[in-house]
Amino acid sequence: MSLYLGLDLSTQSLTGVAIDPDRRTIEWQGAVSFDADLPAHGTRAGVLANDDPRIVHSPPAMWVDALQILMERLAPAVDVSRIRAVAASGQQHGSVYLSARAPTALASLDPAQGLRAALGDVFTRATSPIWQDSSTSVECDEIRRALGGAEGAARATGSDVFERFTGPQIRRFYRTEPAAWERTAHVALVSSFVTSLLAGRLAPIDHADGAGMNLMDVATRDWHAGALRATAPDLARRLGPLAPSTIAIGPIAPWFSKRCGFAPDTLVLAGTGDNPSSLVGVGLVEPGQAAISLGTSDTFFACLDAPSIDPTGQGHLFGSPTGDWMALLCVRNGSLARERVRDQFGLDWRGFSEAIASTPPGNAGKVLLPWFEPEIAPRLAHPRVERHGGLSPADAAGHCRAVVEAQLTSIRLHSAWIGDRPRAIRTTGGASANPAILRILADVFDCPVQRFRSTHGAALGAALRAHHGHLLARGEKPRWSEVVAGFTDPEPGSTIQPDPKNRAAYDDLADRFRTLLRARPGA
Ligand code: XUL
Repeated sequence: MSLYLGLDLSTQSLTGVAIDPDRRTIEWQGAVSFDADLPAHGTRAGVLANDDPRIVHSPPAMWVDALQILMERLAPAVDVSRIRAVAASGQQHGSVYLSARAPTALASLDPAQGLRAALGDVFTRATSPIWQDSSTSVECDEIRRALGGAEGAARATGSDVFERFTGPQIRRFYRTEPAAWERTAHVALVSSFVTSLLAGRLAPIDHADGAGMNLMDVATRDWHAGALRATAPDLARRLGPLAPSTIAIGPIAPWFSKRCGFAPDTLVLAGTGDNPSSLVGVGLVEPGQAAISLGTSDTFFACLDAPSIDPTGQGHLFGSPTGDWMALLCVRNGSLARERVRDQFGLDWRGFSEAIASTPPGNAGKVLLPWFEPEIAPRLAHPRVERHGGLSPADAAGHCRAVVEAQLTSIRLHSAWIGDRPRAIRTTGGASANPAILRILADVFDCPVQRFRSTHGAALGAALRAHHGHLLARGEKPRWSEVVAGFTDPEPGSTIQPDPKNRAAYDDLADRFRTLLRARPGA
């Protein structure tokens, strides 16, 4: 029986999921925690401390070590020789800078050595800026200006220019460390870097993750000449070609077959970003479906059959690994804000849910603006917390309902550009276990909400992509809906239907929220 392996290199850990598509089972899942398993790299929550809070980097050498440890944990647990294909996903936007030696080093990884020693020093930058970095405002302004403003940038590259996106990060490196930039022959994304290690050769950046760089032309899926020019000299050569997410890169590097027992012909597929991978991992493989992940930050995403951009410049257009498109809204004040309110009133999650249940939908007009930290969507450079409609500072229950209603109403308003209201919303992430929150979600969006049981959506999505890619490489024409079936179905009995009685209350709240957002902060 064949197995398929998916990897997800996220901010804090590297996760692996091995699936058996014949039995529709997850055969193994495991993770390497960067802080706990690799303390020598000195990260906290996967990132390096910096005096400037805007600078957030991680060491790429740590990711190499993590890959070796994950394989060492996989090998005794699973019959690795049954794995037919591997695919990786990675946190989006982060970049890895490699010297001209990298292709030879990758092609000759010595199985007698550990992976990092075998690779040798191929990094021209010891640390990689990741998606939490916000140090590139100057570079963003310059690139945005060159692309004709926020809307021009979004039309060209799928998003307004964002601090964490790869283009501004590359520009900052080129400007602040010109000598190291000169030594840089290749720039990889986190996903293409892990894939390069697996395949023992430089892997291309795929269209889905490539769309998160402010460098790819979303009309042609090729590099955008104006964006390249505005970012750094001689960049096209360093980025290499873009490729569809479904292409096979080649067989797994001998380092993995000789040391870990993979069959030498195990196929390695192109890597992709964690959000595009999650799209597959929660089963959103057809347009018209949407999902919300309620985690540290909340993301709302949908599968689109044609590119569409947010004219307000707050949402993103990424590619989908299916070859379609993906719309994404990233809300930084997600569980962060919910926990803030919960803790402020000394509640646990149960108390928080009971407090919500004791208040009416619409909260009798009480509203909270819940941005305790600067926000991505809506784009707010400074925190904005305000009480309106008679919400008193001591009203615990009113606050619990208000924070959730505000977050979900804001997502409803800021996702309007994505198209028609979704027919159903799938939920994942920690807070999706909370029925009080899901009830509000169903009513705010006036559509059914389904709970989905995935704990590792991105790694599962990668495993499903590995299966799909292997079938393609064998000349078959796999249908995505069949590949994901049985792995990504909603939990039986988990659907929450909207209550039509609450429709008017939430339409009113959306109107009030729109007005408050237009008003000056604090006015
Ligand atoms: C999306 C984003 C994050 C990262 C980290 O734009 O910045 O979701 O992909 O997971």
